Amino acid sequence: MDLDSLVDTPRKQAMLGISVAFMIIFPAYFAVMPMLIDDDLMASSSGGGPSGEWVVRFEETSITLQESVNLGDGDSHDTFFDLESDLMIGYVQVVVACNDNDDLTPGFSDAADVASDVSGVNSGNFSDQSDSGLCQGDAVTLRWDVIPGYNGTEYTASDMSENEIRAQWDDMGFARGTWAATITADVSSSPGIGPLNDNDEDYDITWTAMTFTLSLEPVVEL
Ligand SMILES: [Ca+2]
Ligand SMILES: [Ca+2]
Repeated sequence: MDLDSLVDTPRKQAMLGISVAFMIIFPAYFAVMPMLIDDDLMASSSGGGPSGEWVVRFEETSITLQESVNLGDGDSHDTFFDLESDLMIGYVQVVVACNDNDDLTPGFSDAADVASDVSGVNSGNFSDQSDSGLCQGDAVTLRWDVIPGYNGTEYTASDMSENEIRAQWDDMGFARGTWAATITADVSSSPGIGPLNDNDEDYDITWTAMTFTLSLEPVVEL
């Protein structure tokens, strides 16, 4: 193909002219463009210093362990939750649920006493918790925030850099190790009914560690 065949019609001449124009215009466009973009936006998109707004989202994945146990009055059960994750961990919780429905007469609801043991958690400074509750659904919930204020709700951050936001939602590698709790049954039965009376309770134990990856999207004002 020679030059003559490229420009042997008015249409081809016009196309060639447009092509040459773009070859000149595009480099000029990209040379000038950064100067037209707001300085703050450039700083934030590079992960650096002060910046504008970000939509912050938490893409959550829960790690759970469930077990059920039947206990008589005063019996105890130890439950263990071995936790490892490469993702950030927002919180760890254990829920003990029970539903006392085997009383012959109403008014004698069983209960759960739950006490944690965080001595097997290798990292972070967590305190033990304990609580009691009646067997009418979720009797006891013990929860530890690994990252203070974590709730997984999307929000818009203002005047923060990407690095600052990521630092805010960094779990520091905490909460790995073995979480444990002891469930003690408090079975209550109406007096004087005999051997058919309520003498046990089923307890459902659910451990949850909420892990997440952070999604940051700059808010670009057009
Ligand atoms: Ca009962
Ligand atoms: Ca019962």
